[in-house]
Amino acid sequence: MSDNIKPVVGVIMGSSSDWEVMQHATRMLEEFGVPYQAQVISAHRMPHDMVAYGARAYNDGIRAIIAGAGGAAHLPGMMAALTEVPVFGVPVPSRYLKGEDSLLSIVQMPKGVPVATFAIGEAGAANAALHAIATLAMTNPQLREKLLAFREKQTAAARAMTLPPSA
Ligand code: RP5
Repeated sequence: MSDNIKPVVGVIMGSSSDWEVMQHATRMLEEFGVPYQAQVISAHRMPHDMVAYGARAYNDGIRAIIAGAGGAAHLPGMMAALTEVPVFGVPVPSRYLKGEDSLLSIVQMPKGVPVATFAIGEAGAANAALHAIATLAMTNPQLREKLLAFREKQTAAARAMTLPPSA
């Protein structure tokens, strides 16, 4: 996203190895023309950077944070604890537990500090972006029109689906 447009969505992830999944969120934001900023912020390798990011997010104009992480995925929950900006968590598939560890780490937030948690992997990343878009669209009629058009296109594609003849 161009540097001179102020980002309204922050896309953060624990490692560059999460990018393969998380780029499905940024692609969706680009499709809708929503300005975002994507970067690596690791909860356990960059804890002070994580705290600083959370402290300035709202004042920087960020209105939704999409946070992806894998394994013992602390980043979304910690970010939710650090800011009032809504956090959308994306469980990134892990090598040994295939992302079930990531999912449970993100979704099982104790009462009081929510993280809206999405599916493991690509669908979760894309849906986190769509949910951020839907949230922003409630106060942005142009964005709402784009969202309605996106849904309409999906509906038309599903209606046009055909099945092969049965064997
Ligand atoms: C987490 O550890 C990251 O979110 C990533 O999913 C996982 C593995 O990180 P790397 O070892 O690939 O950097 O913090």
